[in-house]
Amino acid sequence: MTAASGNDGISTDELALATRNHGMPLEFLRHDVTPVGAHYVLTHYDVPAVDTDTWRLHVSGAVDTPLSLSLDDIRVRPRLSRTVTMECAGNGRAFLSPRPLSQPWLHEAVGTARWSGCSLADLLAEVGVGHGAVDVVFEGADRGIEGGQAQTYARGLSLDEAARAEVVLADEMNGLPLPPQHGAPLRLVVPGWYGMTSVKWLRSITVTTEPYTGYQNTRSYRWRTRDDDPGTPMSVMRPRALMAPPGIPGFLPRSRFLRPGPVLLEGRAWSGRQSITDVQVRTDDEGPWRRAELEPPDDPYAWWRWTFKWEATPGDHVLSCRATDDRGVVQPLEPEWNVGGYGNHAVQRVAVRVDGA
Ligand SMILES: Nc1nc2c(c(=O)[nH]1)N[C@H]1C(S)=C(S)[C@@H](COP(=O)(O)O)O[C@H]1N2
Ligand SMILES: [Mo]
Repeated sequence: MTAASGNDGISTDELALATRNHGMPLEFLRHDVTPVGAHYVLTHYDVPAVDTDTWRLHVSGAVDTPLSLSLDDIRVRPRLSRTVTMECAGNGRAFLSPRPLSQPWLHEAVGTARWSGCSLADLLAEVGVGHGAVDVVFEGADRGIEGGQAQTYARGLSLDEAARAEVVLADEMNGLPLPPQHGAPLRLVVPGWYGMTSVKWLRSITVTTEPYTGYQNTRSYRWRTRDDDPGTPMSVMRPRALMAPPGIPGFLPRSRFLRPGPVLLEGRAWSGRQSITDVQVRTDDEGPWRRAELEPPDDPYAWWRWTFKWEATPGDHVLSCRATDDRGVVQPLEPEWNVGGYGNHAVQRVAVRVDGA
């Protein structure tokens, strides 16, 4: 038996979320594009039953020509494909103390997929956005109760953000029809933003002339230091680098073992809409930070690959990596606590034992 540490007291309710909403095992950081089944999944309520044959997308509100579209209507439009790294705003939550009660992510709530469909900007141009429009509201088909409120999952996005050229209404993921858990038959993908913005099981798009005040915008996904603080909205992803843990793991605990000698450490780094300018690696907590090699992605919204040659010496080490973006924003060493447990991009630490494994 091993003693529990760090995250003692994970409740059955948190475990019920954690078993439904899986992360991407970190060895998949070796792939440019995450295989569909290994991409993380986060669903607040249940995956809804949607009949693709009768499904329609309703586009209405402050528009000149409201539309009701079938999936075939979406598919005949000019295609748009983007390779996008998406991360849940709650990634890293389980490292916070006290731990906010929600999906207890460690580092794995991330993935990179090739999303294909049609352009939201083109669709908005086609329906003709009316004078005084401010927000675009995206509603899914899934319902649940959250914060004491029965609701349909929905998010509002400013018109400026929604009309950006890279925003996809996606009916395909990695060249395959969108699977149910990722939002079939159609989802929104907003590159650069944390995942909550990319509404799955899309049913309606409504242009509004007043700022949207739904639960997921005004209560959830806000950076708040106290419960009664209105807070500020979470938006684009903060810079983060992650490492594919080297060597072999224990089954339990998950600490790592490897042999002495040359090891290629590798991983990925990303930051909202920014470029990554630097990834640094440290192989001991007291050691120096040293620069990794960086490879830019083909799509500016996908993660950057990094590699670092390490000469592993016998003993115990803690490996860390940290990213800096082109605004000079760097990952902190310690998390910053907040009520919802969002945006924890503190540097990853990977404990390894180098011996004859
Ligand atoms: N309709 C709907 N859309 C949703 C959600 C949801 O629960 N319902 N979860 C959001 C959150 S919090 C995230 S992080 C992403 C996850 O997308 P994925 O499951 O395809 O990885 O979907 C977003 N879109
Ligand atoms: Mo999320």
